[in-house]
Amino acid sequence: VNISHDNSRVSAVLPTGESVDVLLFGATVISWKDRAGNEKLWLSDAAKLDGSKAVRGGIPLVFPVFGTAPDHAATSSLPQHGFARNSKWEFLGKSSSESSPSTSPSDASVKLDFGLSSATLDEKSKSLWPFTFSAIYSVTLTTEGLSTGIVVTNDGQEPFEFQTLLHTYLRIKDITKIEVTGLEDSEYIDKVDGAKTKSQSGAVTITGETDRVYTPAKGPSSPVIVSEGGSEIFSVLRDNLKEIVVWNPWTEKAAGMGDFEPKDGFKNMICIEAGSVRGWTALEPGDVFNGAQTISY
Ligand code: TA6
Repeated sequence: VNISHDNSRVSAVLPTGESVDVLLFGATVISWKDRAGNEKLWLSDAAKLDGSKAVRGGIPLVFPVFGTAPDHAATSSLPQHGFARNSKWEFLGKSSSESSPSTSPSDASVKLDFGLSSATLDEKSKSLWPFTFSAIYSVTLTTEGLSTGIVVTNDGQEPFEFQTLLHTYLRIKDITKIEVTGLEDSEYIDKVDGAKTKSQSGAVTITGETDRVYTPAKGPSSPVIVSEGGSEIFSVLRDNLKEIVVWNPWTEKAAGMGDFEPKDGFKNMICIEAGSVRGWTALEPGDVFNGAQTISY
């Protein structure tokens, strides 16, 4: 496993060729390629990678609030989706499996760990959310796929509550040929229709702006499958993340985002976002939360 890192990003390549690139800014995965070099994530051509704003694409990390929560005093003054995706994370190191003699190259994997805590958080964010916490975000690349997960610890004397979500932009060829399955009969909040609560019947298809928070009816360990033209291209498994958000901005919202390029790029992406975003996860002093996703292809 080849690891390289400068002060802005960490890259890893497996012996079989798969690769991942992670910006220290936001601990944002900005590239994930299969062994043939096919990019699996969508990244806007106008995405800011200089830390001036959250990355438009890849896997932005949402914490400690999803969206904005005007009626939640502790997080109501935070920016949309919280501070994690706008913060400088530290590279804590890597561990790779190929070091053990028993693994063949096709079993290689590498785990990259990133850290953010109240000790490293910028003063402004700390003033807006004054809790003592530490977070470790792990990105694990294998020959089968990519896992990303966050461990949050309450290091303080006060309980706090949070939301977290992995805002994954999956790269696809044609949004009109996409079907998302595994969400059948699930309740969802439709954010493009007055946040009404609805129930999903059949596969999810995308025919316009789509912004839905699903609570999968099949339970927490059921995969969400993205198929294109009838064949499966991604499977998303959750670990301790209760919801799945399905988002596509479509024409108008894409036009309205200055960092969304090309403007018809919405045809080549679908956000399948594993998170715990309905209600709040409470951490008592000393408590630890662990939530993760595994995307395979
Ligand atoms: O995940 C869906 C969503 O909450 C949408 O409502 C939209 O706001 C999207 O996130 C992107 O948010 P951003 O702050 O990255 O522009």
